[in-house]
Amino acid sequence: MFHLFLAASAIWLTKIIVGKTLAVRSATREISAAPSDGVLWIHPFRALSMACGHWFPFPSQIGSWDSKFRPYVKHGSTAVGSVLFSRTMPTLWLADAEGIKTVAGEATVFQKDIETYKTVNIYGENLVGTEGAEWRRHRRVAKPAFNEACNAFVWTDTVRIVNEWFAALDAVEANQNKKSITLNVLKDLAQVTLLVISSVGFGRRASWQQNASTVPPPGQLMAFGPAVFAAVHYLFPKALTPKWLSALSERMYIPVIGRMVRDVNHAYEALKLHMVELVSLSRAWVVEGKVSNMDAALLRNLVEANMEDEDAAITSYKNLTDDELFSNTFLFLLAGHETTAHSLAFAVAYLALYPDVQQKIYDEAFLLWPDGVPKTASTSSYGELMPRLLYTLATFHETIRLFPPVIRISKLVHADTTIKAHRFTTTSNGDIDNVQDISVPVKAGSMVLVDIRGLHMNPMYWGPDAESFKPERFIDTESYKWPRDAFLAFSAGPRACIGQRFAVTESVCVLASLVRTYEISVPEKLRAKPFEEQKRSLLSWIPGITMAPTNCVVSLRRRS
Ligand code: HEM
Ligand SMILES: *[C@@H]1O[C@H](CO)[C@@H](O)[C@H](O)[C@H]1NC(C)=O
Ligand SMILES: CC(=O)N[C@H]1CO[C@H](CO)[C@@H](O)[C@@H]1O
Repeated sequence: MFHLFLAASAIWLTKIIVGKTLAVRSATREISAAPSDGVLWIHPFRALSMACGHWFPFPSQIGSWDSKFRPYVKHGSTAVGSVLFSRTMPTLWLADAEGIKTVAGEATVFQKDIETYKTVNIYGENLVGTEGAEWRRHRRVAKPAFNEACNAFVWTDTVRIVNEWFAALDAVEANQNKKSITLNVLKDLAQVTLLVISSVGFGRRASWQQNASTVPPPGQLMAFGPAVFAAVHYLFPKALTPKWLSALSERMYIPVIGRMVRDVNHAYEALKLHMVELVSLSRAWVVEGKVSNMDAALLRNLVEANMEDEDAAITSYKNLTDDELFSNTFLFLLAGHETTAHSLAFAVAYLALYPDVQQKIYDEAFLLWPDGVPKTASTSSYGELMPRLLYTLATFHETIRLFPPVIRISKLVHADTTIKAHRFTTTSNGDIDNVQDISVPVKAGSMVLVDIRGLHMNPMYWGPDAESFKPERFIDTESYKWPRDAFLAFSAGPRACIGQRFAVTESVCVLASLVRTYEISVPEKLRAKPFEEQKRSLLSWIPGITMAPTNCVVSLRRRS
């Protein structure tokens, strides 16, 4: 009897293994026009890939968070195939500007893999995690807020907030003695960027000092800043906690995880209360017909869409449910500060490591502000000053070329099509040679991974020194135009970042002001170390919702 059972199990197992092997083989054949890197054991666009991204897959393999352009060199192709094991799904990796342009541009054939974005759908559906007609409705509502008037506000608010930040830095005792202070800038930068999006997007004009209090204001569970940071911090636990567990832990004592689940829920409830407050203030403006006085255009658009009546919605297609209103509010608070803070922290680390680059930003900023950064800026400052901070802008672009917060985007293929890419050989000095066009047929049901960081390190567009930090490569000259299509930090096509100009304006303003006011350097304890080690330390990062810097510790010394 037992033998029979064993034999049956063996046959069953063999059938599964053989079946899977054949399926993987046939999936591999489906994209055989691109060289294959084999099986993908982990879905490259799910939470697990973020959790173990540092160790597995290995850096020379496709799917690693740190593979850069290596796998493409290994296979001599800007398109590399693989098969996702769990779904036996043919998966094409792309680090090719031409191919990616097609994928990003043809939004009906290549649709977002929205499953992943459920993580950020805590309160409901939103702009980042929807597709097709649903997505267009969300985008139509939010888009008009991201205009030049908004950028001008971003500039003036950033000036106000960095001034408050600098005052807090100067209040630190060491700085008063004209010594330098050493700190990890990430937390402060997250504070700056959160204050800017809260103010410009949502009309919440809190000061730096107001943050200093963690005491919840009347009617609230937590102070605003801590509530947002806690919600971001708990994003994965929140997404992974089943609703029943969440409900149960409120009712009874569950050892260890009960406490954690309650903390997570507390943060999200606290944030919801703040959002309710923002929304009801804004509703009152709309009801009283005073919207023209309200400069938080993003919140106003979201709230007006939520109040749109059914008849009007038939023609305007601009309506949002309550859940969608809160979900978008949360999304913008999150997307509007996290990526920018991470990018800025990497940029500050680079400035400490490359004093010559810092000097050029200083020179540029000194021309604008010979007497130091002004305490306030008028709404015309943005238009006047942004075009004069070209080197600062180039430095920011170069930072997010090397450390794009979003390193890859996955798209599901909805119709059979072909994608252009290139075969090549690599010379001993890292130059690309013998480039040949190829066309890779992909079938509906396959997945394409837009490998942003891979593209950013492709020597075909960026030269053999693609991995080095050189802001100059983002400055056009008479004989050189930087390769626009090979820069994808904000994605491209209809699903490109809605906040690109917002982020760039804010970042350029922060970097120029910071460098004009402080000299940034490598911290004392790293100064005697070799350059490579300083770099490894300051630029270390971990995979997360976005690529997250872990050790941006620098010294700041006030310039006289
Ligand atoms: C350096 C800063 C930033 C970077 C590198 C960045 C990057 C990106 C990327 C790559 C995407 C496409 C994501 C995907 O396809 O899944 C995206 C989308 C988006 N970003 Fe940003 N972003 C930044 C700042 C911002 C800011 C400041 C805001 C808001 C104020 C924002 C709001 C959004 C939204 C709402 C989307 C979804 C757009 C849509 O699907 O229609 N981002 N961003
Ligand atoms: C938006 O309005 C249209 C037209 O009235 C309606 O069909 C649709 O269900 C509404 N959607 C939401 C989310 O309210
Ligand atoms: C960036 C910053 O200063 N954040 C502060 C906000 O307030 C809390 C509570 O005092 C501080 O711990 C943070 O450092």
